[in-house]
Amino acid sequence: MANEPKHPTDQGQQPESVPGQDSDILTTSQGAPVSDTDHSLKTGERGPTLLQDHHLREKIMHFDHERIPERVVHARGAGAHGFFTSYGNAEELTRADFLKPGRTTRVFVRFSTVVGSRGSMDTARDTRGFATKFYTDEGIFDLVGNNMPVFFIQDGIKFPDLVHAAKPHPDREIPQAQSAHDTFWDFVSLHTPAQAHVMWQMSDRAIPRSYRMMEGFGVHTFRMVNALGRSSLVKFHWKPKLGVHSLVWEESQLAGGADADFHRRDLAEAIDAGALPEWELGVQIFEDDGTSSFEGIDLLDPTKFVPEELAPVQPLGKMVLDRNPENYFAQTEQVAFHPGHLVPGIDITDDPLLQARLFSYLDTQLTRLGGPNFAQIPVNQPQAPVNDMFRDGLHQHRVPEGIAPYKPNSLDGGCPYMAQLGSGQLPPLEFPQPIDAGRKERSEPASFSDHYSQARLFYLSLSGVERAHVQQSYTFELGKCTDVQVRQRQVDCLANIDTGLAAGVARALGLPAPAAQELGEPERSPALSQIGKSWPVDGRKIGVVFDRENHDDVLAIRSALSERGMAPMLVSARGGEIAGGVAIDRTYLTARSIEFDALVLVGPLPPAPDAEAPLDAKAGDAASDGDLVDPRAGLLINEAYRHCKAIICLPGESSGLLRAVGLPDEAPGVSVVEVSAVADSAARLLSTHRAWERFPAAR
Ligand code: HDD
Repeated sequence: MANEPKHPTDQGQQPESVPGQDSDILTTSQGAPVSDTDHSLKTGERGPTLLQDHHLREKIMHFDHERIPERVVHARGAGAHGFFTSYGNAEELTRADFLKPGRTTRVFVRFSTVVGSRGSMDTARDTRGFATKFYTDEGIFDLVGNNMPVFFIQDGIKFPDLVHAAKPHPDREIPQAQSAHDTFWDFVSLHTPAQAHVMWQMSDRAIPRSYRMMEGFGVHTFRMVNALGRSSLVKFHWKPKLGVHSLVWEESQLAGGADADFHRRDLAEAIDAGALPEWELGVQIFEDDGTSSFEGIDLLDPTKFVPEELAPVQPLGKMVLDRNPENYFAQTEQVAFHPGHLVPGIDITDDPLLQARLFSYLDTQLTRLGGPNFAQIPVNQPQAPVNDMFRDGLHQHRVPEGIAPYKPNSLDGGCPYMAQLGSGQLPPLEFPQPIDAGRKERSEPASFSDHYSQARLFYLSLSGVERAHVQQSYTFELGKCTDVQVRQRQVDCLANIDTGLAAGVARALGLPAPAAQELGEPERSPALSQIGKSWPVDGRKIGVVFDRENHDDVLAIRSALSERGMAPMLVSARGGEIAGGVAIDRTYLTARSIEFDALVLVGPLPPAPDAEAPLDAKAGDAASDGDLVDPRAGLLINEAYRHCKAIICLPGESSGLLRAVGLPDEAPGVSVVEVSAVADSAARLLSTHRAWERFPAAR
């Protein structure tokens, strides 16, 4: 069965791939037919197994070697295929072909958490990786970024120290996928360049609602070179169409247990449902005047970002993810990114973190993917023709022709020839940048010594609710440190960022407040706050909670929500179908509030099951006066309320439900509307993500 192109951008452009599983009958890996894979070959029914059973030995041998080493960081991830369409407005900036007018380029994206191992939970408080592989006509371009624009360290030589501190403690391997432990805080409170990134990590950005609702950043300053050879410095940004939204901390913890696959499920389901995730790629542009500095910000310091108010993001094109991976291992696990996979027109700078990355990503694939030929794995294959003159090695799939893989040669007619580049055109990584020929030294520029002002800028740019979340995160994380000196040292660091924040965290931890420091004038970048804007609601999940009697209303609400691009899920006491063969998606047993962005209550709901009876024994009977609502439905509604989610009730019995579960029926984000107005109300309330006015800090 040949691999059919599945997307318009694949037409004739699918990279050469090894065949899939292409026989209709089961075979050995040598292609011989297998007629029984359930019984090993034995001497008689009960006899010993025969060594000659090749199928048994081959099957077990292959199984024994199915696992490969997980990534040392970013081990847990989820991927998707898609395409990037250029707006064609970057010609002054870069000669990169895929950014020319009318170009559409296939992409593969992998999102990840950093610290947890491959089986950890999606919703851990952590930085998220956002790595994009562009299969351009000029070779692979990998944009290997994160969902935060700054990094922990300024020099790649510190990366092993950082990762050793962030990973679980080496003695007991606890805790998994978390920064709330002594070694992490020990390191970041001593190595204070990390403080700016840690501030982002303690903010809502570290617990995204969805991969679809994250920004992405190239972090480093890159270089773009146009057809005339003119260089500009740029910082890459991905802007999600749905806006930037986060979970609240309790949701993130609940999801860790109730649905460890929360983000990968959300991504896959949205693509399946046609709510295709979309981002705009843009760049902040800086003149390459030789200083690598902009408005006093050192552009080579990866712990610094440039506020958008100072350098607006110029859009370059749009990325849409439209296809889930066909196979997790073959694609999401084996994809190999590298910040040095660049195309002509995009180049690097001297950022010392980026320079070390250029070594690390090639090197790690040798261990992870088992040899130097990983570029031949289908998901890694460039779409551009390849002739690298590399030969042999483990897992070699190419069958190169010719006898002279060396240069110069005459026996292969001098092939391959060197690329003939026009004037000003250079291969990536070869921009003739003037180098300041200093002397060899291990040192850093004075401009790298400011470790706090941008943490302060970020913190002060957040709304009151977001700042309260930051304070709670520091308190939670440091509360999990057993070493009091580590806690105190980190609180002392906070005093260099904001006096109130330091005092609040110290008070909550029962530590002395650090002495107030002289802090600079407050600066703000309003673009950094997630709150106060409104966004499209495509693919947002709405739990429609109902008793089995109200089918007409439920069906009308369900189709109105779907028509508006939201994803309704029916939740009732028992599973099965309602009128028209529509399936109930969740029961009170399988539903948890974290799955829904909003609830629609179509009351009345069943009463509490009899304490003596099995949980759902009476669940089909509608609640009457004096009965309590089933506690599982009560929990669902209470959690949604506590997490500031929209709750929509129909007039009459359903609005009485809120009182029945101990909640007010008049509050921000709670609306009581007729069936015909439910979808409008949901879209309006959800466009701001949550009713933040209900959050305690906002009251
Ligand atoms: Fe890294 C993986 C992003 C600094 C060494 N990194 C990795 C991935 C992302 C990033 C998104 C996962 C790629 C995938 O999905 O396969 N890394 C970053 C960013 C950094 C950064 C945005 C700073 C701006 N990384 C960094 C440094 C080093 C590494 C300084 C080492 C000197 N990173 C690696 C690695 C990984 C990796 C060990 C693990 C698996 C892999 O590369 O393929 O080589």
